[in-house]
Amino acid sequence: MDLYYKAGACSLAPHIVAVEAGLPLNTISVDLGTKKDATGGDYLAVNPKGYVPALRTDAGVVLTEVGAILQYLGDINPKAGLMPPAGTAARVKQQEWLFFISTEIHKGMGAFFNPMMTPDWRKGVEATLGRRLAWLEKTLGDGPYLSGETFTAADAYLFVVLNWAKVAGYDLDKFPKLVAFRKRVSERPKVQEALKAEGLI
Ligand SMILES: N[C@@H](CCC(=O)N[C@@H](CS)C(=O)NCC(=O)O)C(=O)O
Repeated sequence: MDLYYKAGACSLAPHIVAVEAGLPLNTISVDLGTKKDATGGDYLAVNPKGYVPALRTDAGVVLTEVGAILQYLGDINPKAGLMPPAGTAARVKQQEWLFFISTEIHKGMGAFFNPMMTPDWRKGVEATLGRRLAWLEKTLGDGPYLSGETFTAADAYLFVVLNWAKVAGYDLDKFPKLVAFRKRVSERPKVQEALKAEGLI
């Protein structure tokens, strides 16, 4: 499988899940400015939406959208416990987390990287994001993970987007449980492996 990624971007979530699941993965970095991949190929020919991640399966199917790719990877090795079986309430709960992280946290935190962001716009995003994170702080508690004791794909995704806070100049320290969660996930050996592979540590 080929994973098209940019170091530290949301594509790190499928990277972590593939490593946690013990799946062989060929990673190809993408220059999001030029839309060229590391082999010199036209990334728009892979994913015409122009953003990462994209996953090319062994059968040659290109999958996009973090929440969809995570489910695909998690299902390949159910024993890893990253994705509950389809058709169960636990699976829908996992999807609930994926949608929440994607639409409320990823897009909130991601907005800080928009060069067009104005101070008023930032204030608005910080207010909404702050409410979502306050709820998350209360709900996660001491976890240790979103679904309790088991690390799942949603934890990988949440970790990645919380990781952006520092670069985005967003003060996460007001949410100590989330800071502790970020540290807990970062210390997992497989997460360290993925971070190293992307040159982040
Ligand atoms: N809806 C997409 C969003 C992916 C996304 O935001 N990708 C960012 C990196 S985290 C990106 O590639 N941005 C560059 C661009 O939009 O041109 C998903 O969930 O996969």
